[in-house]
Amino acid sequence: MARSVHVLLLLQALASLALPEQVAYPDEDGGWALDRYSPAQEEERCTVERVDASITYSQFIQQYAYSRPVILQGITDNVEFRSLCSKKRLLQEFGDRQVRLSTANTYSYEKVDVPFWEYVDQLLKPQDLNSLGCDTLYFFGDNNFTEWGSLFEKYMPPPFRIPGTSGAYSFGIAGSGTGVPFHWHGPGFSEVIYGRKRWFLYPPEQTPKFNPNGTTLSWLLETYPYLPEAARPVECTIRPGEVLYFPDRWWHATLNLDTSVFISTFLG
Ligand SMILES: O=C(O)CCC(=O)C(=O)O
Repeated sequence: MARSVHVLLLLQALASLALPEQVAYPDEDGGWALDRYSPAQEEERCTVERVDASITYSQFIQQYAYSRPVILQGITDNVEFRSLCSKKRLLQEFGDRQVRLSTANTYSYEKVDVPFWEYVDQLLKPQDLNSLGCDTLYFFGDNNFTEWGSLFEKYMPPPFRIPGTSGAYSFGIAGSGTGVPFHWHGPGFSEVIYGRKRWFLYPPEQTPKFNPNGTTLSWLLETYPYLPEAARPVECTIRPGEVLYFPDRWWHATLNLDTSVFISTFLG
């Protein structure tokens, strides 16, 4: 065989091993002014495994779906959805629509309806260190899929499902330092469109110590630093282009390190 044919075959073999290209998200804030909030930092050591888009469905099912969280990198391409989620575009399109806010605590959710522009203008702020979670209004879930349908139809969800489940979206926007304190439910995926979100997770058999009416931020500042090694959560911070998967009944709490736009796909 001619030498050039050998080279060609070698190049083809290498190309077939190459990883799928990761979607590059432009390093801009979509007008959300991703104000970093100094008391809320990234973890020193991410303890959630990160895998790239070459993961197969059967690897996902066998290695993670029923047993541990994982961060999937480059598994979705949400460049278009992201451009629709800029502050200007969302306000233009949905400014006068109502959004339903929930208090950011574990068990007793109060609900408040406000026009979306009012939420962005008046309520979308960094977490007040002195406020409780039950006094903090958080825009996440309770979405009106008819009014906001033109947006959600542009979201590309992660391609994996647990057998016997289908996906339901929850979309949100929240200020830096805000988040949801520990709770659990069925499995799901979480993706940030703008901003960074830090995740804290515990397996179902390891109930964390936390105040259900406190904020994740107060837990981070007051409880987390004193946890012995064995009581530390599994944790990591996700950024645009990454999707975190959490299995069924895993405890989790979130902390938005910046003003964040995010969407979860709950599997039920
Ligand atoms: O994204 C968040 O801040 C909340 C997500 C969450 O708690 C959930 O997906 O159950």
